[in-house]
Amino acid sequence: MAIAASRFPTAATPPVVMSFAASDPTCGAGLQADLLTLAALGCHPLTVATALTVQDTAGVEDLLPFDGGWVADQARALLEDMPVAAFKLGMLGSVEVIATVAEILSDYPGTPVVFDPVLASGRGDAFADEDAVAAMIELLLPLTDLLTPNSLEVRRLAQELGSSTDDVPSLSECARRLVNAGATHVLVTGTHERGARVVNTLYGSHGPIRSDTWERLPGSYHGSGCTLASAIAAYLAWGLPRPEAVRAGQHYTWHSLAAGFRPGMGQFIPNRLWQSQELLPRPSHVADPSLEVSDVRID
Ligand code: PXL
Repeated sequence: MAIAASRFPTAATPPVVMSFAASDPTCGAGLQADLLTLAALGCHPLTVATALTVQDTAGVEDLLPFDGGWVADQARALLEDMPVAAFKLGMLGSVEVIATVAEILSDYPGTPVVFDPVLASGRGDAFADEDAVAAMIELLLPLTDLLTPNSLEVRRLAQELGSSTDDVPSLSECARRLVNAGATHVLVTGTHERGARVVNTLYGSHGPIRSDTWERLPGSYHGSGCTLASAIAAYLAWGLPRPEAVRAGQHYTWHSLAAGFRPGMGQFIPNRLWQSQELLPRPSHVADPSLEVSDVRID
């Protein structure tokens, strides 16, 4: 049956970005964080679920990983239907899902891949065992344009590539190892380091490319890494050169955190829609004492 064309003129299709990540029903992190960020930055998100979680803003209670076939079926159906301008990888969970995602990505060379190597939640719940870490390095790093580990993650991943007698390597040495293992660029975020300011550094094959420093915000945020990686994927999908996409993604994320809120008893949630606040009703509109009931017409 032919599908009738819309009677309405359609706007140009926004860049489409595919996210592989796990569902976080708080909408602070995971697939929902990616969806909010990508949409806020004018992209159309495709959400391929790798797992479901049971969690609140204080911690993860349970995790239901999907098998590789389910992940592949979700992604392949979408990829056969529409072109994708960038991929974003978040929590993948099992070795099987990592291998599935690697196989899919290898069919789309030239499409940027931003990989947030989620090893644990911000509150310490483990999301990847040793085998998963090894599979990320072996199968995904060679397909990654931009890896976005925090300093804890970069040390954990780099440890896998060093000898067991190593001293604790510097962050730049960790990044060098991951670039040698195949990631084209590595953005190491410094939120977990000490200091009045947060320093994020982008590394490439010749070492550091740019460093950006940000005022350290008080509070603990749920989903800041997901927001950053998705924002950079969005800007890459729009065609920004990589260093500019990295800079713009950090700017967007910092403002999302600064506008963050604490809806429950645990972490703050970034406000990914901070740019559209002027569309919200102001308190004066909601409870305007001068507005008589008779002024309100409901048609
Ligand atoms: O922020 C890392 C992260 C990613 N994905 C999911 C999560 C979390 C942290 O809790 O729940 C689904």
